[in-house]
Amino acid sequence: MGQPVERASGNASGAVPSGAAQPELPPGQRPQRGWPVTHYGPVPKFRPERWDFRVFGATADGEKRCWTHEEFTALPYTTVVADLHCVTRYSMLGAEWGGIPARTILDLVPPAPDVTHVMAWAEYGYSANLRLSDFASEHTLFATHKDGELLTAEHGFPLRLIVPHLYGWKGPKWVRGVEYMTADRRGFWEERGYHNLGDPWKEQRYSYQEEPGDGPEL
Ligand SMILES: Nc1nc2c(c(=O)[nH]1)N[C@H]1C(S)=C(S)[C@@H](COP(=O)(O)O)O[C@H]1N2
Ligand SMILES: [Mo]
Repeated sequence: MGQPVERASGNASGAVPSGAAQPELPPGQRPQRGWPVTHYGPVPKFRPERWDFRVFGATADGEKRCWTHEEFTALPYTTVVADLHCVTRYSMLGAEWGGIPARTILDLVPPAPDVTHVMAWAEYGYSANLRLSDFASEHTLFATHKDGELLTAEHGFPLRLIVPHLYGWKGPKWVRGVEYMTADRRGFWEERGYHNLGDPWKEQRYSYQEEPGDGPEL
């Protein structure tokens, strides 16, 4: 098997007509009409009886925490309006995401004092590493809904992470848990050529752009 590539399907070519009021975009991004589906690999089938959400790794009390789907989706719901910037250069603008703030998870399962990073884990072993500060942002959300509707399977149902201030790959669809880490470690795309930090406003697209201290040795 060769190098994985991000695949967009659906209306990925439909640009927003010029003349429309265009909000400010990160450098090198173009606005996208509609909502393309972009991921590597197959769409997992949701089996509620087998689904759980886990927090593990360096928790403050050393214990893991696990929720059923029913328990997790009963946590307090909030909304965040945020764009989704794909590193392949389209941005899906103005979505209203609904779900459970990452901060709620940090409150319910405090990390050990020496935790600096987290790994968000999804079905089939997809992962994305985040600085604890990025995860703890008030806008970081475990989303169940977009624009008031449940996510569809291809967009991450039943749960996906949204980290509005980072590129889209930092938000795993079909997310199943979070690992608290006392050192940084690269996730799926960060091991495969994408920037360890992934800030679209700094155009941190590729690992060759990394500066000393941006990430673990490749
Ligand atoms: N599990 C998983 N989540 C993923 C991906 C993936 O390949 N697998 N791709 C990411 C990328 S690169 C982007 S841009 C967004 C796209 O989300 P969308 O398909 O809902 O637009 O999902 C992210 N989440
Ligand atoms: Mo992406």
